[in-house]
Amino acid sequence: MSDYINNILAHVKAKNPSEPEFHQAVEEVTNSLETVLEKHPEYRASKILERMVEPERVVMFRVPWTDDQGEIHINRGFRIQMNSAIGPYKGGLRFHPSVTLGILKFLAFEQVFKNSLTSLPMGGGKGGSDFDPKGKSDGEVMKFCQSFMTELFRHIGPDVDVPAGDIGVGGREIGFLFGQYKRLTREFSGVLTGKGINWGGSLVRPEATGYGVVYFAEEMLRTRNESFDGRTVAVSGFGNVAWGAVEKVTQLGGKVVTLSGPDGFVYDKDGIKGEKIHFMLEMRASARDQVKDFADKFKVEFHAAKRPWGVKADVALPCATQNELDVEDAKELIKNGCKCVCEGANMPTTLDAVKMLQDAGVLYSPGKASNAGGVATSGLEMSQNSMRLPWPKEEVDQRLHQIMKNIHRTCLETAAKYGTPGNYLRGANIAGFLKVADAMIDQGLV
Ligand code: NDP
Ligand code: 2IT
Repeated sequence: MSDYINNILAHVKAKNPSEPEFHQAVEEVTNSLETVLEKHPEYRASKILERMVEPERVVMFRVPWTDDQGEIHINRGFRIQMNSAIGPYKGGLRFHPSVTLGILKFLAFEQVFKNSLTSLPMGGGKGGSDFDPKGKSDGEVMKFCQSFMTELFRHIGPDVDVPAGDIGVGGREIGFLFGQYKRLTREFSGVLTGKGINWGGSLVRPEATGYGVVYFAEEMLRTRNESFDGRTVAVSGFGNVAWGAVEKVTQLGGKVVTLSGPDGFVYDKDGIKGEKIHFMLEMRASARDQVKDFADKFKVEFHAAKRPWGVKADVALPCATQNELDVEDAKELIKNGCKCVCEGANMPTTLDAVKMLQDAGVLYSPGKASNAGGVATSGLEMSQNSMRLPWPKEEVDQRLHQIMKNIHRTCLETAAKYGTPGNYLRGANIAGFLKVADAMIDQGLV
């Protein structure tokens, strides 16, 4: 069987050269599936895995726009429609200079399993552009978003493909994108999620990913009779996910002592709370893209060009980006007695580091399980849009909380059923896979 899996991986690498993140995501999932494929020969006979690693469709397009000085720029836009077996394609848009086809394929692949775990009817997709929002004016961002949507609109729709935010795409960008979609189609619909609250958005969507991460981590800690109360927490990133996570940890009595950015990390021994949490939003909106601003404002330590994982913390929540926690970082965390690493970002921990954490008995959860609260709440936004009826905050938050508890339970039950109790990664991959695989079989050769 491992020959079969190795062959698939070799094939993916040969067919998709220079897409290392996509290879990594496929390797991580396929490594979990050996027992399932042995127990269920029908998946192999139907070539389910071979189909899953090939996107149903990839759209790649030119995005021309002019800056405030009138100079013309050309960026590249993408939408990966990975798998629609259990619902319309669903997943975020990322605007960051590091965006490539391979990065978006890794994210779209992860999204398929994540969306399956939410228990809501959503397929997997991802898109974005190599556009760099750093230092751009509102007007420039608007012109870029309008040009991006002028091509994307023909490939999406409320029952076809529903994009949302990711790195570099927040409420402002979703607004510009939605406005242009509406103009082009003359349709006011739930084609995007993360919308403003006055025009079809859902309460709690901005906080949902970070809240969900912390709800999930709370369940993990509970398995060891622990909680956030009085615990020290290291967070990376300072964007949307980090913000929601810091707020929820603080509400639960934990103390967040770090944030990070591309320039380094800040260490705040008193804990990030109150006004400091609000300042995270200002930092993000400033388009300066540096966390040093936080250290300057609140007179706390700033460590240039370093990651926060050397700090003593009971819980680590990586919330910035892929591959931001490697073996050296894992060693530091273990040495300092970290009990739980719960991923907010997508694939922030390298494969070797995951193994090291698991071997050391650290509770570890992959992003596709623990950060699923964002897309789950996007799913709740879609439900509200379909009903044309907004839910109160408490209702959305309660549903989000319940979904995160259910995903946690599903991961543990599935891991135990397939012989690796306590292994959240295995549990998430297997449970996410089974639902999509069965739907693909039901729908014939598609
Ligand atoms: P934001 O744009 O709000 O924040 C992203 C943060 O990560 C910023 O601090 C950013 O700084 C940093 N970052 C991004 N790329 C890099 C890089 N290459 N090197 C160092 N730092 C980097 O994005 P989100 O908070 O929305 O997303 C954070 C993570 O969470 C991503 O992995 C995303 O895929 C994931 N996620 C997001 C969800 C959502 O609903 N928004 C849902 C589930 C997962 P900078 O931009 O300057 O590099
Ligand atoms: O990675 C993710 O799950 C997201 N960026 C959120 C996707 C969504 O459709 O809400």
